[in-house]
Amino acid sequence: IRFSREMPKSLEDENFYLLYQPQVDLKTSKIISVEALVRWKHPELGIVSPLDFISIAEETGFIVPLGRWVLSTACRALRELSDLQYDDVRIAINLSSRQFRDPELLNMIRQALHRYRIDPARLELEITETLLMQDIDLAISTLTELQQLGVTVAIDDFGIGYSSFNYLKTLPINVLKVDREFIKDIPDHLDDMEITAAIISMAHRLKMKVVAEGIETDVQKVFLEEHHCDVGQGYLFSKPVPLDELFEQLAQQH
Ligand code: G
Ligand code: G
Ligand code: MN
Ligand code: NA
Repeated sequence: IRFSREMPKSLEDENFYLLYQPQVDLKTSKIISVEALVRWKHPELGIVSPLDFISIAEETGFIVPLGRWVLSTACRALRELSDLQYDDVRIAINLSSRQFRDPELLNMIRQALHRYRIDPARLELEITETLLMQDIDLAISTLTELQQLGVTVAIDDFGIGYSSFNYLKTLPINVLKVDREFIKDIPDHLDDMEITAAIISMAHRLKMKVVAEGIETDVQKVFLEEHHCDVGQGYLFSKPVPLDELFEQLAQQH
């Protein structure tokens, strides 16, 4: 209740900011994209995690203006990356259920891309499978329009929600993000390794790229490389960082 009153004011006061977590091409070890993750600098409580405010923002509808701000901030960052000649780096943003159902979503994305002169393919939208399953017909029509617009669509937290293999053949999806749940116990849990290897192979057969989330150790990275996972994300490579720190990381790899 407190947060629901405070959040709109905080957006005006510019107390929300984005961190960017690098996603690394496992073949070249280069950063090819980043996931934008929102943070709230609360005037009294300090940094608040999205885990503690996204669901409230969903309920109150504040997620819509917040999501618009995330989108436009990410597109501005894409423009800055282009101006620094990092034209091949993409940004992924997370979409929640209410944003996905917002009839203005497509227009909002179109406008942000146009305003900052961004190649649509450089914007990736992360959507959870649970969200897709809520209304499969809406998912089909929205994802089809997004694909026509040229943006990239990723399924976030793949493997832990209520999902169905059926949607994978029906929906235009470009990327599967294997949930950290399957990665964190590699190499101790053989079942997780089998499932991860199977997800990667299935995704490739369906012409999708695979991102593994939450990679923390070299052993996990090597396992994923050996199973031809395309992209890695996790503390082994980098925690989520501010934009200027991302620029430093990019400068160092050239
Ligand atoms: O940043 P962190 O790893 O703490 O993120 C926690 C959760 O918050 C993740 O599930 C992530 O998807 C979600 N999240 C982070 N930023 C955003 C955002 O801008 N919009 C939405 N809808 N969810 C976000
Ligand atoms: O749910 P989603 O995948 O959008 O959110 C990513 C979350 O995972 C963020 O809260 C981010 O800070 C966190 N995260 C990213 N890399 C790692 C990691 O290597 N280990 C752990 N424990 N969490 C991570
Ligand atoms: Mn995500
Ligand atoms: Na995830």
